[in-house]
Amino acid sequence: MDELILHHYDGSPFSEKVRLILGFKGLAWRSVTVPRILPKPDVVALTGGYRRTPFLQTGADVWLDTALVARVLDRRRPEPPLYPPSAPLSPLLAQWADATLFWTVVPWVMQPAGVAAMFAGAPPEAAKAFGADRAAMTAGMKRLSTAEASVLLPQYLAALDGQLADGPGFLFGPRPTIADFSVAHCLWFVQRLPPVAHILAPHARLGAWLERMRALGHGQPTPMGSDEALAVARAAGGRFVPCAVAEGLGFAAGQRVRAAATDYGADPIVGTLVGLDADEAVIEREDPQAGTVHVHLPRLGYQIKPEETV
Ligand SMILES: N[C@@H](CCC(=O)N[C@@H](CS)C(=O)NCC(=O)O)C(=O)O
Repeated sequence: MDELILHHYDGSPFSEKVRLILGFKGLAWRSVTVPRILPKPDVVALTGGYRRTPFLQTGADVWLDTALVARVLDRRRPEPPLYPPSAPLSPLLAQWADATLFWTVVPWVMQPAGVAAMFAGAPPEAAKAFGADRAAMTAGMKRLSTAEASVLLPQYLAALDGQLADGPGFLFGPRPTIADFSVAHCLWFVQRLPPVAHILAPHARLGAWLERMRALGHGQPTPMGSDEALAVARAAGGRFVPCAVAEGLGFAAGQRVRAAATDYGADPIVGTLVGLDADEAVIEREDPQAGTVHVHLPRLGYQIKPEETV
């Protein structure tokens, strides 16, 4: 079975979501550190344009977005399950956390004291370059102010704390589900920066739960260079995880398509459609460095169009 290669960086909350899932599942993985800001030539060689963090690689298959990466890891090691039938709403809470809680936490964390803590010890240009990169990535997106976040976040934290009232378990019972990982990465982002972490203090159950989540660890990572990851893709030589384009979904196998995220970081991926169902699309593309790769993306949060449509 191909090794799991996670492309990520230490301070990335969505990467922490996947690292904790790898810990929960007790999986071994290869760890490729990607740049925090553009340019990201080795990332784009694999993804075809997608610049967000993290993404997963197995051989010449590249899996975008943590919603899809989580499903791939759950298929790789089904026990313990991320989507137990006993918690049918947990994927919906996960969606809320990834889309709404995260974008409430960001303005809270990125207030001046948070930025100062995040870039402590780095040259002043680092914070400036980061700000400019993220402003370009989210251009056109309506973002909350710090003042708005400071009103909403305590309400969200109180609701999550209340959900834990039954005892020292997780959001939907005695074991973590996908919802716990999506909420945990947002609160981890707050907790690691002391000048903004005080907002968590009134919520003792939530604090204890976050410690239980952190205790899951990160599995067994081994470092890998991005050049080695590109070589793994090339060496796969056209061997891919099987996929097919289902009928009745408006697209045909072999059709040229363009796909992009609908929220932010919407750099398009262009190639040939080789897989499509209700959950996932697969685009085949050629790259001089990576060879032929299959880029997998979730349907949720992404739009696929014929290539000629702009
Ligand atoms: N929906 C995406 C969101 C990923 C995301 O926004 N990641 C942040 C880092 S935590 C990002 O991509 N920032 C810009 C970058 O790393 O280039 C997912 O679940 O993977």
